[in-house]
Amino acid sequence: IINGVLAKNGEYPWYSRIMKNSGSQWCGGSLIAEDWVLTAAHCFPPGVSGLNVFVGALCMDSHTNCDQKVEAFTIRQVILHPQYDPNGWANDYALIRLNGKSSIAPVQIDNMNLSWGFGSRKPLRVAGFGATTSDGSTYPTKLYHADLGYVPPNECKQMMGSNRIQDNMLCAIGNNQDACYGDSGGPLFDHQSQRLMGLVSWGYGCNIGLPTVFARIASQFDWLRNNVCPNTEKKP
Ligand code: 4AZ
Repeated sequence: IINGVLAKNGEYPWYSRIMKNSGSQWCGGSLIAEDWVLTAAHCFPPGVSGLNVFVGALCMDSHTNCDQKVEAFTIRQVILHPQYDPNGWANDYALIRLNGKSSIAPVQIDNMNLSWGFGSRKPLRVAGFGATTSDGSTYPTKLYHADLGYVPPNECKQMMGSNRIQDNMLCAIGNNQDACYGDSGGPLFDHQSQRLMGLVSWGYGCNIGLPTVFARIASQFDWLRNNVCPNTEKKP
């Protein structure tokens, strides 16, 4: 996160940090059920291994005045969205099944596009442990967030290229704040509705006056439900 603000205790209790065994930052994610974390599909290129998930990540080092619970998990299973396109990054969604159940309350997901009408500049927040400098040379030890404004699809197509912006993408831009390398998969959160709206997906560099593109959550409610709730799904 570039030019962000430190996240506070309890603000993102479900924020899930995905790290390499080596201790380096890999991606972000969000706990959406007791053993499921939602993240970006491009966080799982072929052959990747040695990843661990820290649900509730906030106080990862000598963080003062920090008492948020963190739970560490290995990965039991990864489900990539069946329409994920590893070239253009359409449908950049992945579900991680944790090797165990979290006791932390999951985030609620946006299931109706209710909070971001066309033309709105609704404030949205992106959180992560990604790079704090646009050259990607510096990584934080604490969770940061940035305030972004929603950019309608037509405007985003003009800025990013009409062939790159697909239906299941959502764009947001900051005023000198942005998501950056390592924030991928992390949450775009609407503090007003307290719902998860998007997953950090891609952009051209960081903080250069162009939007960050997110995988839009609302359109995937059925896919999420069908994979996360196979038992409830049997009921009418
Ligand atoms: C990344 O690699 C990444 N500012 C996230 C967002 C942007 C660029 C890269 C766009 O996680």
